[in-house]
Amino acid sequence: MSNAHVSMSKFLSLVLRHQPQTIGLSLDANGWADVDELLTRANQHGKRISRELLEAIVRDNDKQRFAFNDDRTRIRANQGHSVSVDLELTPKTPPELLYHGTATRFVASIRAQGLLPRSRQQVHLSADEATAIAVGKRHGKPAVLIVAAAEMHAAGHAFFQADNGVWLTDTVPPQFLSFP
Ligand code: HQG
Repeated sequence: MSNAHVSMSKFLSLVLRHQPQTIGLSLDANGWADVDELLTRANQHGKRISRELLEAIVRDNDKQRFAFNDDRTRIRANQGHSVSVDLELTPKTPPELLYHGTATRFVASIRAQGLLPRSRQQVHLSADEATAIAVGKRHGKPAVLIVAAAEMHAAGHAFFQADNGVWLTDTVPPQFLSFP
């Protein structure tokens, strides 16, 4: 992704996950925004974005953060919301293990409380350790926790996989976590 794409992707994350109201945009109950409305409002707020640029960002985004609906009139973020939306994901059986990247300074609190979604809607988990390290680095010195996902699932916890591959669950109680 070019720098211009990264910066526009961050703006799209802001309005499609967290603060649509900053440009007067509305998301429906399932997190969808009308593409024409997004383009109009973004441009009104000084973000110069064309339909072609938006298409390129959705297509080339390193984490496939955004998706169009079938007729490409609507767009949403695939995961990561802090606003309350129902992504209508179907529960899915997770692999034996999943990974969560965090910062070492959060580990003591996570040992005590388990993983909580904090400002997001759900806890984000990765299928591989390398991704978890990258996620943890965003917060500081990374620590990777191993989640006994199959065991959690057998104990009745629902798991979901967003359209970009990220695994989601409501909370991870401490007994299902292994610490470094
Ligand atoms: C931590 C990015 C203390 C948790 C990433 C994390 C991901 C606790 C932080 C996606 C805790 C929340 C999500 C507890 C959890 N005590 N700390 N009990 N429970 N935490 O950013 O998972 O680039 O909301 O470990 O790549 O880091 O935006 O979640 O460190 O996929 O597309 O609280 O966001 O994707 O941080 O990241 P975040 P996350 P994008």
